Amino acid sequence: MYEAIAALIRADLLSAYRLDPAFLRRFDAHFPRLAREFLTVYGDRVDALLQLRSLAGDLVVAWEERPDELHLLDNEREHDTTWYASEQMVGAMAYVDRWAGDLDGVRAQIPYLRDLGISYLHLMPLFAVPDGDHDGGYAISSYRDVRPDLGTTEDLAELARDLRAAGISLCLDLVFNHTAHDHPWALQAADGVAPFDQYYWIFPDRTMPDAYERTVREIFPDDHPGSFVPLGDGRWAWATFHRYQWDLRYANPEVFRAMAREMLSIAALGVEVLRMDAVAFIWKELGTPSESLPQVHHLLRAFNAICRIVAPAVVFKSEAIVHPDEVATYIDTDECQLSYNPLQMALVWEGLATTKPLLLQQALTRRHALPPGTQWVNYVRSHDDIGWTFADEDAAELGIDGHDHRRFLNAWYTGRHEGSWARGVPFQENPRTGDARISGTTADLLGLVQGDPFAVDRITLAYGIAMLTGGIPLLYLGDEVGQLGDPDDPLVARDTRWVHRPPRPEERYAQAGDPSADAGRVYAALRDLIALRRAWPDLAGNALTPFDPRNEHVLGFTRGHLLVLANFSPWPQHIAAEVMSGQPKVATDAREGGTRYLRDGVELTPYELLVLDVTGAGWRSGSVDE
Ligand code: OTU
Repeated sequence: MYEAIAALIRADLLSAYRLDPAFLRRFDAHFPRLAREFLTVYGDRVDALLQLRSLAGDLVVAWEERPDELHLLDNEREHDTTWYASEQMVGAMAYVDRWAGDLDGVRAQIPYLRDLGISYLHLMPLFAVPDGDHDGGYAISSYRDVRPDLGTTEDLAELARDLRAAGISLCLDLVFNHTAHDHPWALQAADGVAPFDQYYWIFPDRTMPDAYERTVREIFPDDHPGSFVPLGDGRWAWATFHRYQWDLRYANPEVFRAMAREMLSIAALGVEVLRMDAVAFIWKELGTPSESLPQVHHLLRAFNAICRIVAPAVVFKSEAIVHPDEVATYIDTDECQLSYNPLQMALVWEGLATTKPLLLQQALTRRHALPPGTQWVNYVRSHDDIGWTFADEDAAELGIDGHDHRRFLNAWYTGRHEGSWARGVPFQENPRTGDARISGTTADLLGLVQGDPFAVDRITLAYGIAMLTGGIPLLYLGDEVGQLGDPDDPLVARDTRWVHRPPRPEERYAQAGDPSADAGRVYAALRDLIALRRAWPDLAGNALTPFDPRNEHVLGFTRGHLLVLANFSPWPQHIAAEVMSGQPKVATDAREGGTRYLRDGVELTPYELLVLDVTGAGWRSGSVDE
């Protein structure tokens, strides 16, 4: 049926436009799928086919507007569909204003990024925002205009080009669950102007908000209770996050089409990865939690099919910081090719707090594998809070009570627990439920701020795990010089995540080459890890085999020729000889060089991250046949 619908629409398009053969080829390959996803969601509306036909027309227009150089990149990427799985991929992320001032400032940092080995750069949202609060750019007033203090849309396109020329893929957010309350769509919706009056969830009184709130979770309770905000005249608008971020009403297919046009205009700037912000929330349904409903997946797949037709160079990264079962539902080459790995992120912190990476070892064993063609983005921290998104069922198998353990972790990382080296700050602490998440830079949370002797080793270990487990490792820029947080930033009072978003630490960058400074020690360690990641084809892709070190303080896994053993404790650890009996007697230390004798087992120093080339000596110099 969808083939037939696609054929009808194709004939109609051919009568209206002169179409490029490459467009037609991609249309034929992907439009039936787009039709299926779109009609699964909107099929019972009388105007469903008309909407689909209009969408097809939008695609032709977007194709024509897409620059030639990007059409060329599209052709390349069509033949290299897993470019993002290469061991050469190493990501970094930053706020343009805070890390580099403006877009020109980012351009000036390209040599630095190249030298560090970065090949993917996520710039935090940089489009126009309201005056005053804007959630670090996540409240967007126009998807077509760059924030004036950062530069122009042309500057952005030029920066994307320069990055690409330097081998760095640009990632930007698609903030598509909500717009700012002063986006022209929102202003007109509030004024009741058609068609925008159907673009948001605005209700005349509390009846429907009360009904929805019976089953919907509170996300930002510090900002406002529940999910709705008053408009001042008795009406209420759905705002999952801050009061100035209004949720779009995807129940209306025109909203989907409008956002698809914004997506393709962002893609046309030369963006190669779109970070799909707050994916879980885009579909609401009375009587449900309105998170990760089936329609969310259909719509993401529809957006994905649109990119396959118009901009196949673009892939999606899912931002679902939720239960691991739910995270997994977004990961598919037809949906999001990439996904943050919030479970691994949380469990590295968990392992460091407990000194026992047992939950992490379990996660690598049962939750790491992904469908072919998809990859994790492995990170130590992002611009957001750190939340404890492990599965209670998994924890229970290890005798851990999820609820109590989260309380322990929050106490540990806010420095309230005895013996803690962490100096984090709670985020969205909800006294009603006892929930909280954690803010603070990596250096704050791992002890650098108060001069703990193991802080650098912990930072190295945490980033080492991200670099070694697969997918795309992601560096939070500033972390490579051990940047400390700024609890005095005035924005912190309203949102503690600003603690870990301070301005560029010039003095620490100046010390990056100084091995006697903290900054220099962290920098040298992280730089070496990035070089290691890029030197070993074994680290491409996602395939990983867990290795049981039979020591509860040590994490173990292999990636191709490499065996990784990571001591999560501040004490020396021993790996028994019988555990190593399947390994060669001698192995090369891939980080430090030199050899390690494995016959009597392995000694690990506190927090040691040991990476062994277990093919014996010299595989990389070609002495062992592959
Ligand atoms: C995202 O995060 C962004 O990463 C945040 O910076 C934004 O504030 C927010 O959306 C609104 O645009 O709740 O604490 O997966 O964890 O989507 C961060 C669900 C958030 C949420 C996530 C959201």
